Amino acid sequence: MSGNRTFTMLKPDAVEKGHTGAILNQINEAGFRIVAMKKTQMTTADAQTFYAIHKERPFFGELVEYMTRGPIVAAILEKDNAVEDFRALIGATNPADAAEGTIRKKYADSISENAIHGSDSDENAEIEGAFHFSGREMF
Ligand code: FUP
Repeated sequence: MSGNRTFTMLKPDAVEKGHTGAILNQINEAGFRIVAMKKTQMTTADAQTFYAIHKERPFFGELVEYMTRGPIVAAILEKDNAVEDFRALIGATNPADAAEGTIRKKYADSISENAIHGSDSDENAEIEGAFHFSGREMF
C-alpha cells in the first residue's frame, strides 16, 4: 500500500532566485498539506549524509557544494499517494526531460541545479523526514 507522506527540499538555487512562494503555492494547489516546514542550511556533513547513496558518483562533490551554499526549505507533505504524486508534480531529474508545467520545468536550470527534491519511496520519505524534523515538529 502506498503511504500518504513525502519529504521535499526547495534547493538553494530555487530559494536564491526567490521562487519559494510560487513553488509552495503550486504544492498547495496540487493538494498537498504541509505537515512540517523550515528554512535551514545544510552543513557539509548533512549533505554528505543525506546524499550518501551518491558518494561514489562523479558529481558528488559538486552536489554537496551546491546543497550547502545557501538556505533550503525542508518540508514534510501529506496527500494520498504522496510520493508518486509529488514526483509527478516536480518532474524528471533533468529539467530538459521534465513535462510542461512541472516545478523543475518551470524553475530548474540543469540536472545538477534542479530546484527541488522529492523522496523516491515511502521508506526514503520516512528516513529523509526524520533527518530534518523531530517527532514533535510533525503535526
Ligand atoms: P532525484 O531523485 O530526481 O532527485 O534524482 P537523483 O536521486 O538521481 O539525484 C539526486 C541529485 O543528484 C539531483 F537532484 C541532482 C544530482 N545529480 C547530478 O548532479 N547529476 C546527475 O547526473 C544526477 C543527479
